Amino acid sequence: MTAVVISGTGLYQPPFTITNAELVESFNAYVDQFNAEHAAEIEAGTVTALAPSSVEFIEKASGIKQRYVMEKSGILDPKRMYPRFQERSDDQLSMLAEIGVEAAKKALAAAGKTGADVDAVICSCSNLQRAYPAIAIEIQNAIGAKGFGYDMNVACSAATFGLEQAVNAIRAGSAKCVLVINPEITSGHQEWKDRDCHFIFGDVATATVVERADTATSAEQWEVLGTKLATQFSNNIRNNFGYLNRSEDSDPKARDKTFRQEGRKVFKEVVPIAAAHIESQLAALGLEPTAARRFWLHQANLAMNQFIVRKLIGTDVTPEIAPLILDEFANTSSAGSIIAFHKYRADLAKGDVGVICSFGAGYSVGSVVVRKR
Ligand code: CO8
Repeated sequence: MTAVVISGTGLYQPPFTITNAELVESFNAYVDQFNAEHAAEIEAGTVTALAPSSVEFIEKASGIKQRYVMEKSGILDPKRMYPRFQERSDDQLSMLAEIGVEAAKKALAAAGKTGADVDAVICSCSNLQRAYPAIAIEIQNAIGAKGFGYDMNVACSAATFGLEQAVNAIRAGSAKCVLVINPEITSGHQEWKDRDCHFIFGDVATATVVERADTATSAEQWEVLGTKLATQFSNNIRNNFGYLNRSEDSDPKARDKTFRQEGRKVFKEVVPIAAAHIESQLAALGLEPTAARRFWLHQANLAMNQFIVRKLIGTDVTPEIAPLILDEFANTSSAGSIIAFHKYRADLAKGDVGVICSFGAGYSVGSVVVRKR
């Protein structure tokens, strides 16, 4: 079987930061304003008063301390509470492609490649900016890549699912060098007015170069030992925004047209699914969970990752075993496990094994076992 390696990763970090304190201040101003405007209905019992958010709750419940965003003023404006983006002409690079290209350039530089070396681009993320042409083809054009490109979406698991498609394409001989890109402008479909989830997400883009081992020249390479994907239908994380909304005459700004979830249920149901998934994949490769030096896990919730690692190896999680980037980046959907892999792998030695694993909406779980060459 053709040996396949990850030969470079890249990270694009948006220009603006929102701390929990800033977020809570604007959210609570929105709550005060809403409650004042609806005082009579609240008094009459026809409208429920909104409750304020708190920095303490956010940090304790999630581990998130701040997030990066593409635009800040619209999100923090209590009269608006979503980002303010400028529509671009068809001749301009789309926002999603732009941040994807930035991450791609860094990944290509790390892998010692140029766009011309790439013969497939997979843009894999939670929400795509438009229906067509594919963002991947726009990126393919922008970086001067050959071959083919396509978009795919498996929510938080989009990166690991994309990595498996890249590995398979290389093993099948349909590509030699694949760029997997995860641009996540989550701020556009996050519900900033809902205190249950207003703190969860952040914007970012990651890119990964996957290629045949015999063409790889970068100083640091990770052989892909195996990939494993699974899905199981659940409505506990859902967003009904879509192209049929117009024909349904439904309100494009209705609550169900942005991210919503039953966070507690997700937590309880996904922890065992993810732990069993990783354990069975490692077993199929003849490895005990304790043989893995590092778990680069999806970054949705600190306690969730602690539970998963404890189930796997029976000890408390340390940053050496499962690094955390959630505190700085928040949940960046598909990009989270790749950011962890990007930032926390240099210290591992030749022969060390690690697991990149994501989990989320669908439900979906994807894992990629890698070994440093
Ligand atoms: N401030 C203060 N109090 C609050 C707040 C707040 N902001 N929010 C809720 N509370 C209150 C609640 O009302 C509740 O009060 P009470 O006990 O009186 O009813 C109490 O705090 C506890 O609330 P919860 O039970 O909801 O709190 P949890 O401890 O469960 O924490 C979390 C909530 C952090 C959401 C947690 O459940 C969690 O992280 N769950 C896992 C979620 C997860 O992994 N989801 C994956 C989603 S990502 C994904 O799949 C990608 C989707 C596509 C991307 C979309 C981009 C926009």
